[in-house]
Amino acid sequence: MVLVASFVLVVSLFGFSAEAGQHLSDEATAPNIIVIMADDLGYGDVSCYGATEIQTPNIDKLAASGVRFTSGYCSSSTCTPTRYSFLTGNYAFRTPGTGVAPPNAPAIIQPGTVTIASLLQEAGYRTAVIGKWHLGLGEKGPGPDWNGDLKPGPLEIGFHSCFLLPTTNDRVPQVFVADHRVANLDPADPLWVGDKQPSVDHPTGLTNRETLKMDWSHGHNQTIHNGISRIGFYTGGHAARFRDEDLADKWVEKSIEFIESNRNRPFFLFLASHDVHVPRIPHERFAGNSSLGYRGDCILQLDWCVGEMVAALERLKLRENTLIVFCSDNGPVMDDGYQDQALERLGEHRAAGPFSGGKYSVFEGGTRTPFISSWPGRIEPGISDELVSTIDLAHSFSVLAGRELPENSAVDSVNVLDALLGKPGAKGRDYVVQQNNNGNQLGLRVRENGRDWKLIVSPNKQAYNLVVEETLRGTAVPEIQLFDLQADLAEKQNLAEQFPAIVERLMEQLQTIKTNNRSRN
Ligand code: NG6
Ligand code: CA
Repeated sequence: MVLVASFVLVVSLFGFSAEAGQHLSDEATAPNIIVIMADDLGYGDVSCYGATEIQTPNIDKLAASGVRFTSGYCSSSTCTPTRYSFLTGNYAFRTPGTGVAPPNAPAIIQPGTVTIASLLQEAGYRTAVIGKWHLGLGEKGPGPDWNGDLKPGPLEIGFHSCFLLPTTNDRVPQVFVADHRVANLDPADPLWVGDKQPSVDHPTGLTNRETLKMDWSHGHNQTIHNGISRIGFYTGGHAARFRDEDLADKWVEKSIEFIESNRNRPFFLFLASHDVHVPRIPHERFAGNSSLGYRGDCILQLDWCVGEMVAALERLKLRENTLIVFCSDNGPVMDDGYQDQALERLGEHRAAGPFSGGKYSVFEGGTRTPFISSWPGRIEPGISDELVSTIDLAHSFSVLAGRELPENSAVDSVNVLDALLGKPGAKGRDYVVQQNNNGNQLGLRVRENGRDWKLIVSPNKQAYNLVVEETLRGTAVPEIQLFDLQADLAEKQNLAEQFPAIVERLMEQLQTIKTNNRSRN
């Protein structure tokens, strides 16, 4: 009896490694995986990463239960390319058309592409994406068929189910997509989405500005829904439209539903929060609760979501069998198009922590973000300065599920599983590549012989959102910059002229990564 019990224990502790390279045969040993990806959340936005003006007890608790990475990255400083790379394991700069997607964008990731979801699906997981998609839906050419089948989409690249905001909530339309259909769509009131004003009397943020409950500051002055004007135009689909205030609640509800219905088999959930992207409209129960205005209130809402997910896992007795990774899709921004007082209410808060740059930037603040992995009983709690990136999760989870990556897929995804699991002495990456929205600006952070060099190549000699605490604007920068990150975390002192040989070597390394069309072994 004792022998049997200890055998079971050994199998359940080491089951996944013993099965490396094969299909998971004993599903009981496969951990569930949840990735909670925040939106526009900066390194300094949560209290476990140093925020003092706001408290995030649930995210802090998650960090205290696992590994809190101080060099955790997303691969791009905007949403669409980070999500593209997270799912495919390929750098977005290799594929044109992976920048921020407009309202009517067709599917960016083609059916048949190997993704983190398809890898886990093949390994026996039930897979779902719930939340912000922003990777396009529908065929190239016609684009999304809002009143018909919205495919291809997540279900064609490895997800069993989805419950989505199609783009991002400052873009139309404000409807949920459940699997292939707009949820609650009344066929008698078809949904039309376009980039031209449908009629002269169609209310917009320009024509009916006085009716807005949150005014715009730049762009975002087209169709009005829920008192907020957006990017793009739409009509119809009224029964399907949601209130901004209810997004977070809905996704928590749907996530818990998914977990409950898959409690007896391994599942992978990509929970893509909209917090703290604009328009920042928290539920009424969070409004006014922070000293930082709407942006801070949305951070509290995000923290609540994390707490709800953990509580649901605990209630279902799944917490010890679930790996949670918490991350962000890009760094912070203050005024991203709405007058929500993010700047005015900032006080001492430093959303990018000690770093320069934020969203849109390849300075550290654009991509170095909160990054936490937690799996109670399996991950020894601690803090790690190993380099890990959202692009690595495809490879790492694949190994965790006992699958080898097909040779020509996830070509930039490095296996950092041991670092994610906080194993003593485990190494992360040797370097990270950081890109801006369309990849015409690149950063390369290289860790070697105890040094941390950072190269930035900006062919257009412009950096955006360099100082997050100011109005979003372009700043002139030299084409080539080199920083010593250990001495100069804020990337203030350009050493390119002082160390030409290092610049040359890092330029070559970057060039090789580009021309080889792959960067992993
Ligand atoms: C920009 C939008 C910004 C935001 C961003 C995408 C304007 C003026 N700015 O073009 O508000 O929507 O795209 O953000 O329209 S992301 O986090 O989804 O990448
Ligand atoms: Ca984002």
